Amino acid sequence: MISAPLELKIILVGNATSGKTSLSKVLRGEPFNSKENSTHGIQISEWLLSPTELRNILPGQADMDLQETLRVNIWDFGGQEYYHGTHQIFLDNNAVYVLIWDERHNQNSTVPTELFFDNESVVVPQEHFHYRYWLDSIRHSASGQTSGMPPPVLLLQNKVDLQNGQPRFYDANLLKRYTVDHNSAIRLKYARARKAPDRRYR
Ligand SMILES: Nc1nc2c(ncn2[C@@H]2O[C@H](COP(=O)(O)OP(=O)(O)O)[C@@H](O)[C@H]2O)c(=O)[nH]1
Ligand SMILES: [Mg+2]
Repeated sequence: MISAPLELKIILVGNATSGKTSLSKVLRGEPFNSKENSTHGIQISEWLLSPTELRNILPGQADMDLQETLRVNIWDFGGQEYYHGTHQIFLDNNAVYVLIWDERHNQNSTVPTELFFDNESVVVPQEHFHYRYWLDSIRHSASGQTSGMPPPVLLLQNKVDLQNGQPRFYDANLLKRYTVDHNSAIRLKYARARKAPDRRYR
């Protein structure tokens, strides 16, 4: 009998420069780049987790009967996709969504924004949205109407190091309305120090 491989699709969603590519890299053990190049198109990266690694990052699951490697496909969209709406066709029900936002650009506005191309800084007008827009967009494209269950969404506040390390917490009703599972904050200093994953993300 051939058993299906353990596989999971993570879709990173959020404003340009919110930190999607940085998160994808840090999860996969790649170093943080303070001049991360702006993403073109869609980048799909493979994050392989051995049974031991899985046990380590799933608190309280140490005795889980895990024997297979988990293949996580991380879908990371470049900024242009949002304007043209092309990402919509890739948003499906069979995925875990991670919505990344940062305080500075958490509003519907077009503002000069620093991007990096080949490590060169370029400031260009960039359209940003409040995280409510992204929640609507996810729930519109992946409502769970066909599968019966809306896909999980994790709401992750990034760049808290620029807010004196203070994450902001949310309106519980809003989270309930959009069936958001967790609120989290990435702490860059942990990512930089490459501490254990459960300390890096909370
Ligand atoms: N200070 C700070 N900068 C960050 C953090 N995460 C990402 N960055 C930087 O913000 C810029 C945009 O990040 P990037 O991952 O390319 O965002 P993306 O457009 O959503 O993929 C890059 O220069 C990153 O180095 C963070 O937590 N803190
Ligand atoms: Mg990117």
